Amino acid sequence: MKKILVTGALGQIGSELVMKMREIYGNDNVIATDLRKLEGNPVVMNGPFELLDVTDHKTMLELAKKYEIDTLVHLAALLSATAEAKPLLAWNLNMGGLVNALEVARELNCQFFTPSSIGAFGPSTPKDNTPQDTIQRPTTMYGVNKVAGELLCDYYFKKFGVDTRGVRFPGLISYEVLPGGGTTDYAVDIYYEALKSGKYTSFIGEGTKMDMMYMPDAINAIIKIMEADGSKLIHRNAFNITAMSFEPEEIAAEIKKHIPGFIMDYNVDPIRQGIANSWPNSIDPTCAKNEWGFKAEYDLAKMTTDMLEKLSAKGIGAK
Ligand code: NAD
Ligand code: AKB
Repeated sequence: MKKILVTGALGQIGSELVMKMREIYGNDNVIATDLRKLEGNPVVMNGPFELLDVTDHKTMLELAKKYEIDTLVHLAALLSATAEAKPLLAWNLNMGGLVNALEVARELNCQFFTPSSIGAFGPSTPKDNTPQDTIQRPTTMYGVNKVAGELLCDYYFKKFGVDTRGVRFPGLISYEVLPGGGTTDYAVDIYYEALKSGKYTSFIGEGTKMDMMYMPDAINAIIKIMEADGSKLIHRNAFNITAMSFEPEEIAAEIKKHIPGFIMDYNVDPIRQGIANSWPNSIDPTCAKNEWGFKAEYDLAKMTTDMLEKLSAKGIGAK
């Protein structure tokens, strides 16, 4: 990875990935792009930034040529809850954007990364310790997009030799940028509300286990899989990775250790609960560990300490 173009770079993942990649590869070598421009944002300020709608193949190709990129990291997509509310838009953006990005990678011989998700699994998938290779019959538009995306990336590798790589991310928890319309967002919101008001009403119900990961581990995973020796990869699109699996009462109990008066109640959102119910309780990341050395540093306790410290330092909850 010498010259990297990132789509959807102002989102929850992109905002942190671009900054980390610029630290490693040099500011001028990481070209951030997004549909919108946030003036004053560090991603826009400290390196190249271009407006790019990923459904516009022509502009994507022009930018890729202009900057002579050799790597494309494709992040722009609608997440699960938004995709369920706007299924046709999700299909057009999630699939149209992906095929445009893969075409650019094919035309310019770029290495390629795009994330899949635990959303690529469905109700008929084994729920516990979900294997790498298993039944994938998701019942959400997001899941349909993710499975089709995994297959399309493998197709571009086999048919055209594009070096495509991907991971199935669990819910990502972070303090820089709020998540953009997912089912696992409750596990971010809860920290903000714990600091602001000492209470949280969860839209995900008691006993609903889902895989999660702290953003620093997610960013490291992207860099590590992209730097991995391709000849050692048996799987490509996409690897199960996870750091922890918990239900709402477990994250609440962990927060209570820091904020003893913290209370949580429930007002379950049937749409997001339905999505969560169709996803695994916990997935098995063994193939990622064996094939490219995936390792997560943060468990629930370590992440909670860091989240509360970092959000407090940003003034969240300050009176
Ligand atoms: P996000 O919603 O936070 O950010 C998406 C970004 O894409 C936004 O900045 C938005 O402005 C931009 N965008 C929207 N439409 C666009 C378009 N037409 N052209 C260009 N940019 C456009 O998303 P994220 O959480 O950073 O997720 C990035 C990728 O990772 C997605 O593929 C998502 O499915 C996947 N993923 C995320 C998580 C998570 O928990 N965040 C988990 C699993 C997989
Ligand atoms: C979502 O909830 O949509 C995302 C994901 C797990 O893909 N966080």
